[in-house]
Amino acid sequence: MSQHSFDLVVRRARVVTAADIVTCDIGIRAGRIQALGEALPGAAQEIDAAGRYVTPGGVDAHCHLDQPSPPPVRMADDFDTGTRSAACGGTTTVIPFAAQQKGESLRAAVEDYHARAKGKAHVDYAFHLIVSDPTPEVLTRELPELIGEGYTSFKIYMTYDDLKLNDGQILDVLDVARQHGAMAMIHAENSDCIDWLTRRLQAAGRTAPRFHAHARPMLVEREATHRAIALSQLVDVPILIVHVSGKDAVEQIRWARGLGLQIFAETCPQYLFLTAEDLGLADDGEDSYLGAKCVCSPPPRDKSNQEVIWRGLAEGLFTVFSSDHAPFRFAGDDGKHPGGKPVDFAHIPNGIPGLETRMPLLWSEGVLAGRITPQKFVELTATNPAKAFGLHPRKGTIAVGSDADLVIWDRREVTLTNTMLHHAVDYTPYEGMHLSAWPALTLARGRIVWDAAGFHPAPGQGRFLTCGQPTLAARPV
Ligand code: DUC
Ligand code: ZN
Ligand code: ZN
Repeated sequence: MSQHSFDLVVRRARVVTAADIVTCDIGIRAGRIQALGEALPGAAQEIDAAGRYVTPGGVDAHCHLDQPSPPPVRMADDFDTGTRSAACGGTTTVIPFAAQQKGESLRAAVEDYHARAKGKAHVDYAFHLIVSDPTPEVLTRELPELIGEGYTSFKIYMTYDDLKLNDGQILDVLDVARQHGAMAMIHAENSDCIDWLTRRLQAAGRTAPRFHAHARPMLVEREATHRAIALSQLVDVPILIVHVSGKDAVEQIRWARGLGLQIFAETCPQYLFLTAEDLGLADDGEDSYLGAKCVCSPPPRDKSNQEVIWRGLAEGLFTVFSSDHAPFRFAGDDGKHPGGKPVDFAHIPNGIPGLETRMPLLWSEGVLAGRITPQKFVELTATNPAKAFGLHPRKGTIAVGSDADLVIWDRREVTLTNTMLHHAVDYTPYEGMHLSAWPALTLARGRIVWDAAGFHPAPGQGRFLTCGQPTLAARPV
């Protein structure tokens, strides 16, 4: 028996939760928070956090790791490099996607994904499902069974040929979510409109990366968002609309909320810090393939839309702030240059890296710049994602009994460069940005995974988490 009450005490922390900021000590034992109080007794290890904010470790509820892609394309990050990068950026729980291929069982997708994660993760992880083939077997047996086993959320795509569902299929899947208390995440873009615009752009020879944004204007997101809301209303089930990019979709969500519908919304750093110009033009005015680095869907919009997204974060329109980390290398032949050469915008793998930068970007430019409160930051990056996916209060807060997942923040000037990041991607879309903060230390279940000495690897220490029922939506108790 140890002579100490705690394994570790974090002293004089300015503890931020979604509700409060209080200064106290945090006593940790066996990976969990055992006490919050003043002048807690001594511990084997002590960290002085005087004057520094301490937030819950981030829960990144939308990131793609080692998700199979059609060859030659391959994601750069697996559960090792992805969770390493997460830890160094203050994220201690990730929820990537076990993606069903059409013709494959959901169970097979889950088993394959466990094999990909096994022994690699440095922080805890859960799985969402991606339902791309809702056969009667999937709807009546597999999905209900998997929900019961702790896979309580799934993503539905309204676009991408290999993933998209039609409206009838979406209704079927939402009905399962309603019956079994699961959370459906919806990627809302109108597939036919995108295809039609893409064909016209290609026919006109407009194939550079920047035309990705022309093929996916805000109205295709607006229409699909409206339709997703209608489908959710018809089934009477809450949904989470993911990666909302700008004003048009925001208006639809505001309207739905005004009707009293339980429509939740997620946004991501790319809609605050990038614009369609980043897909774009080189200094000499020529189309540049460098824009492929920022090709993601929906595409980034413009400055005025960035302001709409900031306002939505501050006002509570958005429930969750995720990275949508989808890691593809720029160089080589398996990422943004599939087969080793520049390709037409429609064939550029969609997605950008962001697991490590999500928390520092929002803390620096949101909290320290006075756009959102520290409590709102915690709500968006940790508490709400944990609630939305049935992980709260084990994850997403600082409370007695919760896992000791913490971030201590440093206020310091940082120029963001890819060399300081820990993912396996060869670029960051935020290269050269000036930030005023970075995590000084990350604790994952009481273990230091990131501090001034750098990253402390713990492959296999990250545990798989089964998820309970989402607790965001009101229901009778
Ligand atoms: N869009 C998605 O829907 N998923 C991965 C990345 C992206 O850009
Ligand atoms: Zn998506
Ligand atoms: Zn995604």
